[in-house]
Amino acid sequence: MPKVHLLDTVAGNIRSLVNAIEKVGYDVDWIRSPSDLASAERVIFPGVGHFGHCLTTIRKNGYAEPLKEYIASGRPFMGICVGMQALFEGSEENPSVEGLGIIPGQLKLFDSRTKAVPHIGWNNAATRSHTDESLYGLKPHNKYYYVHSYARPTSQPGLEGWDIASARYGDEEFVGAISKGNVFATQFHPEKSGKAGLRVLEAFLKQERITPLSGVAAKIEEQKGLGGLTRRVIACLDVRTNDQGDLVVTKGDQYDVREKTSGGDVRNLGKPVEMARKYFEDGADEVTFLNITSFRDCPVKDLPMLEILRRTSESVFVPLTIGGGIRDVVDTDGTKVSAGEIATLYFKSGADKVSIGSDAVTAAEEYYARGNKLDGTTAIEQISKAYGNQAVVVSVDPKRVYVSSRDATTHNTIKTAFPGPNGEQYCWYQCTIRGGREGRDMDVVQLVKAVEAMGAGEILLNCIDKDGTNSGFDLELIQSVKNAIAIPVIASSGAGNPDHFVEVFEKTTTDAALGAGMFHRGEYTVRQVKQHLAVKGLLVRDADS
Ligand code: 1PR
Repeated sequence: MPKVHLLDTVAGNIRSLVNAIEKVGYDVDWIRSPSDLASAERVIFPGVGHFGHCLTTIRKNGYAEPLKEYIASGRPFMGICVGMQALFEGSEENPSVEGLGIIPGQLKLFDSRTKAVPHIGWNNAATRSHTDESLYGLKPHNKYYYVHSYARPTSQPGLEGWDIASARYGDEEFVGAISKGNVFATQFHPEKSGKAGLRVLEAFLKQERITPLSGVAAKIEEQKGLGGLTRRVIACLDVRTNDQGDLVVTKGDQYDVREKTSGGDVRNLGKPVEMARKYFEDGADEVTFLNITSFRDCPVKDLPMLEILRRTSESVFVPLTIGGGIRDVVDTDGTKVSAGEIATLYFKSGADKVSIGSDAVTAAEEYYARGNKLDGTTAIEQISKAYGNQAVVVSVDPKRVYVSSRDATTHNTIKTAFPGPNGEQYCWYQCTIRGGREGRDMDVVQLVKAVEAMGAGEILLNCIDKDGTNSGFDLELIQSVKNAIAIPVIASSGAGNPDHFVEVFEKTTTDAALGAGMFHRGEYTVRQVKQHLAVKGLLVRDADS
C-alpha cells in the first residue's frame, strides 16, 4: 500500500486518523525525527490542544524549518485542526508564539456572548470559487466535524490566491478548509467526519485536488449554501460487566440497571462495539461510552474499555467519548496513576473526549472551599491544558430537590411548572457522585460554573429523575444550565421518542441531545430521530451523502 507520513507532536487521538487513512487504502509511517521529512512523499500534520503548545513543541524538536522546506518542495502536505492553525501567522490563544506563517492571518477566539464556545459539532466547509467543482472531495452540503475555539475569520484580508471552504458559526464566518498548490488544511477533523470526511482524506492522498461536481448536484448544493452548525444527536452506551463477567451495554431506570424480574440480573442490551457501529451507520453524530463498572482488580493498562475503544475506532468515524473512572488511582502493583495518564491511554486508544463525573464534583467543592480559586492540579485542569478544553466533558448526575420557597435553601432554585409531592413550587438540582448513590451539598449551577472555570469544554447533563423514564428531557434543568455557562451542553436522560428531541431543541438552547434506552431497545433508530428533526425544519447532518 502507498505510504503517508504522520507528524505526531502533541499526541491526542491519533489512532482514529491512522484507522481512517488505512480505511482509504494507505499505510502510515511516523516521522520520528526532522530528517525523516526529507524522504517523505505525503505528510499529514494533525494537532490537538493549544496553538502555543503545538508550535513550541515543533520548534523545540527542530521541526519548524524542515517542515517549511518540505512544503516549499511542492510535495503534498495536509494540516488538520491545530495542524492547520499552526500554518497561520499567529493566534489570539498565545499571542507571544509565532505561527509558521505559511498562510496569512491570525486566529481569533469565537465570540461567546452570542453562542457556545468551543464550536463543537457538524458544520460546512463550502467553497465559493468552485460551485461546479469539488476541492479535495469537499461538497458544500456535506457536514464535517469541528471542535475548536479559535478560527481564522474569512473577513480578514490576505487570502488572495488561496482556495477557501468556509463555515458559518452564528454571526461569524471562518476558514473551514484552505488550499493552495500542494498545501491543504482543514479546521475540521476528516477522520471524525463520517463518509464525507473519509472522501476528503482519500482525495488528498490521491491528490485529486479538483474534481467535477455534477451540474445538478452543484446547483442544489449552491442553494443550500452555508447552513451552519447542525443539531447533534448522540447515542450513549452505559457499559458494565454483568454477573457472568461479560462486558455488556446496559441501561438503568433512574440509574438502577438490574432487571425487576428474572433474579435481578444486570440488563444486557447488547455488545458495545457492535452497537456503536450500528449507531454510526445509522447517523449518530457522536457515540459516548460510560463505563459504569470500576474494574478495581484490573491493571490500568488492561482496562477493558481501552480495547473497546480500539475496536470501535476501527470502523466508527465520528467522535467517541469515554467516561467513568477518570480519576487518580493506585494500580494493582501499587503505582500511582493520575487521571491525566488514564485519559492519555484513552486518547491513544481512539477516544476524542473524556468525561469526568464524581471527580468533578469533588474538584468543584475544593474550588469553592479555596474561595473560587484554581489550583492547577485537578484532572479537568491538567487534561484540558494538555489536550484542549474540547477534550474534557463533565458528566453531571443531578437529582431534583423540591422546596417550598426560594428562601428555603441557599442553592440556585428554579420555579417549576411541575410542583413537588406537597405542592412545592420550587426546586434545585443536587449533584451526586458514585453513580447517583451519594448526594452532595452542591447544586448543578454551582458545579457547571466551577468546572467551566477549570477548563471543561462541554457538559453532559443527565438527570436521575428522568433517566430511563421515556417521558422527555428535563427542559427546566437544561435551560437553567445553559443560562449559567458559555460552554456547550448535551441534554441527556428521558428521551423516549423523536418528538422529545424536537422539543428539547425547540424549547431550550441545548447544543446536543443524547438518547440511550429508546435506541438500545430498538423502539426508534437514530436515523428516525434525525429524519424527524429534519421534517420539523431543524438542521441535521445527512450521514449518507
Ligand atoms: O463518576 O467519573 O466514574 O463517572 C461515572 C459515569 O457513569 C458518569 O457519567 C455517570 O453518569 C455514569 N453512571 C454511573 N452509574 C450509572 C448508572 O446508570 N447506574 N449511568 C451511570 C448514567 C446516564 C446516562 C443515560 C441517560 C440517557 N447513565 O448517560 O445514558 O440518562 O438515558 P435514557 O435516554 O434511556 O433516559 P465517574
